[in-house]
Amino acid sequence: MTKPFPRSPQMSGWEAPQRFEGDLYDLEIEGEVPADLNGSFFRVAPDPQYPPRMGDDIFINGDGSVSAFRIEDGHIDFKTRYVQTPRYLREREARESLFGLYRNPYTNDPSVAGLSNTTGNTNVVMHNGLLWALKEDSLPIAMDPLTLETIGQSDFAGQVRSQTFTAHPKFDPGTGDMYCFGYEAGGLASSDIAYYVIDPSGKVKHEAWFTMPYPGMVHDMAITENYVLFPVAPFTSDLERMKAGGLHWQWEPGLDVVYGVIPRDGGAEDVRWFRGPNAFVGHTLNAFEDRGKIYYDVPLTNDNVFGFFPDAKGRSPLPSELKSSVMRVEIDPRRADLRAQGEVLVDAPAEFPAVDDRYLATAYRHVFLMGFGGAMDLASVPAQPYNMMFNAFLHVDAHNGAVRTTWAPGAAATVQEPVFVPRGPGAPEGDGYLLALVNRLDEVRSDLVILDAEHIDAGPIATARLPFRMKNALHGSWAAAEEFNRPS
Ligand code: V55
Ligand code: FE
Repeated sequence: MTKPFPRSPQMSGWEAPQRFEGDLYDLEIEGEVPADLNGSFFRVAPDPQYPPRMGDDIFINGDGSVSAFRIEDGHIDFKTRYVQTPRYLREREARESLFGLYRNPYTNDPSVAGLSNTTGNTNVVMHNGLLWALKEDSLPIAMDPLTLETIGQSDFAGQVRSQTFTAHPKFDPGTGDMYCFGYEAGGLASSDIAYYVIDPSGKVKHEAWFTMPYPGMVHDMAITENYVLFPVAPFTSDLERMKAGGLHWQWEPGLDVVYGVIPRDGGAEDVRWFRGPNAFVGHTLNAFEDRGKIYYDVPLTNDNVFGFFPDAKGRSPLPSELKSSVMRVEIDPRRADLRAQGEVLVDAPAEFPAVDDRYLATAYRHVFLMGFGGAMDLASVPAQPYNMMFNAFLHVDAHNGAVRTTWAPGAAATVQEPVFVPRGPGAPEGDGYLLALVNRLDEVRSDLVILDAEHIDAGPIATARLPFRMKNALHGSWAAAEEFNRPS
């Protein structure tokens, strides 16, 4: 018998598990869905299938629940399915949780020894005609982009020997090559990074293995014209701690952030580690080169945003002690002292960026972020876990950091990660649409909004009204319909 979930903040209110799969044909739409939009908006949210084995759990350990909004000819059809990971299938069979703490297999039920820990809960991206559900602790899981049926976990026909795979690969806009990596690639709590370039047909074109200065967390990455960058956040993993039933991560206030830089086609001997002050590293906006220097745009926070992974003393900052801004980190590959230098790009907390992916790795101009704006009726907004209080979208000019326009959906609403969709193949950078979910907290219901990216302050061109709430996602992406038809 399935017991009730705990009424903890991460398991109740807006974040109460939904455990739901289904289809909704022809969403109700206010306004006009642009006729030129043809593709799918994919996103994945953690949504635990069974009550946690350890009594309570953290947001980022929930089973991946993937949703697709298929947009064509002005209508939108909705579909949501779990990623059928080995873990999901085994727990479903047992009708209970068998996996314990986040990325600590020593806290799992002995009956699942050796089974992949992955939930596929962090991102969904198209590559080689398939939709890939990603979680940085394991290899990716392939899904059918139209039916959302799970196909299975893949090592790319034996080409990828890393045990892990990032949730934030980057796609070269010219070639479509996927730049990706795994960390803890050689085993749990190891310092190994395995870096890969995989072409659009799934062939590995390049591979390099190297070692981080400490066994840190590498959640995202960046590419520039000539380089790949790996930002290492100051958490450490430790096998002995895990064996003793402890947490995978410990925050390390005494460690620098290190930025690993490798030429795109480089080997282990080419990697260099640049150091910057201790900080929590957020999600890559973009990166580019100018006159030989690398510029990496990323939100940095003065202290540990993941309070559920405290430091050695058990300390975590209060949310009110966190100060976050979007930084431009400058790395000069010729610098002998290997220092990275940061300057403030946007002096405000903002996260979950969306850029025009056709301008990845270039001196881009347009970026859209979740941030704060307008009034917020806190009485109607229940406490939310990590970074889920953002209530507005910001359109930022990356040339100077200026906030060009903002849109806040209302005093009792928060927002989820947006995606940018170009108006068409020839459209200039930033000319297109911003798609995102809005949480109508007072109505316990979500909207999918479509904004004109150049005029987000004008409000949605179209709003698809969902008759239910959609738990906060981590990440997602847009895929044009042509991508579904590519033979794989
Ligand atoms: C992050 C998120 C994760 C994870 C490790 O945002 C790091 C950072 C959503 O899962 O497993
Ligand atoms: Fe992420």
